[in-house]
Amino acid sequence: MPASLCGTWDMLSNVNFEGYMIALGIGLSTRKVALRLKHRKVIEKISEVYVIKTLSTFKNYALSFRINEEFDEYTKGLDGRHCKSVVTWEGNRMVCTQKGEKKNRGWAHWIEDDKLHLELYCEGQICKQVFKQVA
Ligand code: ECB
Repeated sequence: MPASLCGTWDMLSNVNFEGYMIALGIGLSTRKVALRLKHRKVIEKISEVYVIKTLSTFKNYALSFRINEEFDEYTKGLDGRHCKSVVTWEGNRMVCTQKGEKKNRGWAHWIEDDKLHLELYCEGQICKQVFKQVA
């Protein structure tokens, strides 16, 4: 049984977010603002549906999905692309593949030392984020 990712988590570190945003084609002025943000993750599981909210003072993004069921993802307010996404468990890692225009795109969440870890990847760039639990 994977460790629960559910809860409210605040960003502690954000390595190579710049490289990830460049890979997604985000322009310089948006990147400058986005780089300064501290993200908050709110992860809930309601029956069989996971909801992951990424909150910041600049933009918010919400995703809901069922494990192992492909869905249409529209990265509204982010890079604004459409993906065929699917989230699976690989051991204790929650892994999402985002099939679309960008190659090798996806993310993985896991818990390590009571912290929530996230890797965001796109076309060879890897952004590594760590969050601490707040609630
Ligand atoms: C929503 C807070 C970040 C806002 C950044 C604003 C502009 C940058 C535009 C595009 C950058 C691409 C992605 C933003 C990075 C994080 C937001 C959500 C990343 C994500 O896919 O999280 C997953 C895993 O937790 C759930 O959607």
